[in-house]
Amino acid sequence: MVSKTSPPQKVGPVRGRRDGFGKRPVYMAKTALISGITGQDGSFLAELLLDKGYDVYGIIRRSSSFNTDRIDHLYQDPHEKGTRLHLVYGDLNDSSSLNTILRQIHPDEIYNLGAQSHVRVSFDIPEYTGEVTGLGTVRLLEAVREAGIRPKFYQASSSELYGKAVETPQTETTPFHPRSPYACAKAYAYYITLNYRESYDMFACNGILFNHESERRGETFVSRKITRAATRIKVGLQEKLYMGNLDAQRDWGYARDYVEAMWMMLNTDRADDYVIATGETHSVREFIERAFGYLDLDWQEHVEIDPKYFRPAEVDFLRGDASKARRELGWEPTVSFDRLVKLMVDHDLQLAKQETEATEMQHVAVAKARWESL
Ligand code: NDP
Ligand code: GDR
Repeated sequence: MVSKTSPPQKVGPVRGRRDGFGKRPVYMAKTALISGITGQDGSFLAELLLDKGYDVYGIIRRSSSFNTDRIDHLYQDPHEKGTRLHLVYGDLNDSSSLNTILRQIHPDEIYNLGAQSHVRVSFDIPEYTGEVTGLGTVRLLEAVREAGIRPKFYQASSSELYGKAVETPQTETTPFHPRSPYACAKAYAYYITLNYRESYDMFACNGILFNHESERRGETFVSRKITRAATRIKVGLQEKLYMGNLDAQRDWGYARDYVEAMWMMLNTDRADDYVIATGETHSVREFIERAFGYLDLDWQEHVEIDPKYFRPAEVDFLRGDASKARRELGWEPTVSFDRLVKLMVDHDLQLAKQETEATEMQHVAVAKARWESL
C-alpha cells in the first residue's frame, strides 16, 4: 500500500554518475524522466513529482512556437542553484535523442506519456500515430536497455484499448478490441511494455487510464471543447458549438487524481497493470447539458451536429472498474462528474472574460490609433 502523503524518497549513495547537467551531490533525490511533459498529464505529474522532492527531467519537442504553456509556472532558471525541473530536447520518433538522454540522466523512474493522443486525428495520420504512440514506446524501452540502467517504467495505456467492449465494467482482464489507429498503436505499446517486464524483468507497468479531463485539457477533446464553447457563448464571443456523436458515453475523471495513480504504480512492491477509472459513465449529451445548464444556457439553441466530427469507428460506451488499484495501491478518485464539469466551466469562464477584455482593449487601441492618425 502506498500512502498519498509519502515523504520525498532518497536514493544513494550514487557514485561516479555523470549526467552532462553538472555535478550531482552524493545523496540525491529521486530522478524522474517524463515524455509528454508539455501535455495535460505531464504538467500535473511534473507538479506532483516536484512536490515530492524529485528532480524532474522532461522531454520537449522543438517547435516554431512556444509549446510549454502548461509548465511555464514551474519554470526554473537553469542558471540558478538547486533547479529541479530540467527540459531536454528529444522526440519519441528519434532513437538517438532518447539514447543520449537516458545515458546522461539515469532516471530512477520513467513516465512515458508522450503520444499523438487524439483518437479522431489518428484516422487522418495513422502511420505517424503508429510511429509515436506505438513504436515510440519500444524506442524508449530499448534506450533503457542500451544505457544499461534499471529504472521503473510507466506506460500511459488507455481505455481505448477496450474499444468495442465485450464486458462492462472493464477490468484488467477484459479483452481488447481497439477501434482506431490510436488504439491499435496503444495496443502495441501495452504489449511491448508487458513483454519487456516478462523478458528482461523490468519494473514496467501499464496504467489503463479511462478519460480524464481538467482545465488544462487540450481544446479539441470533447470535454474542453464543450466548456470553452459554452463559456464563450455565455460572454457573447461565439454563437454555435458544432459537435459529433452526442450518444457516446465515457467514464470521466479528474486528471490530477490520475497522475497520482501513475506515481503509486511505480512506488509499490511489484510491477503490474492497473485500471484507473471512476466507475461512473455519462454521455457527451449529459456533459453538454451540465455545462450549459450551469451557465443558465439552453444548449439546444446553440449546439449543432457536424458529421465531420464523427469517427469511422466509434467507441460507444466505457466504464472502468478500478477495484484492483483501490485494493493494492489505495487509489481513489476524489472529483465527481458534477465537480469536474463545474471546475472546468469556472476556469473557462474566467478565460472567456479575459478574452472579452482583451478584445475590447484591442478595439480601443485600434480606435485610438485611428483617431491619432486623423
Ligand atoms: P496530451 O495530448 O495533452 O499530451 C501529449 C504529449 O505528448 C505532449 O506533451 C506532446 O508534446 C507529446 N508528444 C507528442 N508527440 C511526441 C513525440 N513525437 N515525441 C515526444 N513527445 C511527443 O495527452 P494527455 O496528457 O491527455 O495524455 C498523456 C498520455 O496518456 C498520452 O499518451 C495519452 O495517449 C494517454 N492517455 C490519456 C488519457 C486522457 O484521458 N487524457 C487516457 C488514457 C491514456 P507537444 O506539447 O509538443 O505536442
Ligand atoms: P476520446 O476523447 O476519443 O475518448 O480519447 P474525446 O474527448 O476526443 O472524445 C470522447 C467522445 O466524444 C465524442 N465526440 C466528440 N469528440 C471530440 N473530440 N470532438 C467532438 O466534437 C465530439 N463530438 C462527440 C467522440 O466521438 C468520443 O466518443 C481520449 C484521449 O485523451 C485519448 O488519448 C485517451 O486514450 C482516451 O481519451 C481514454
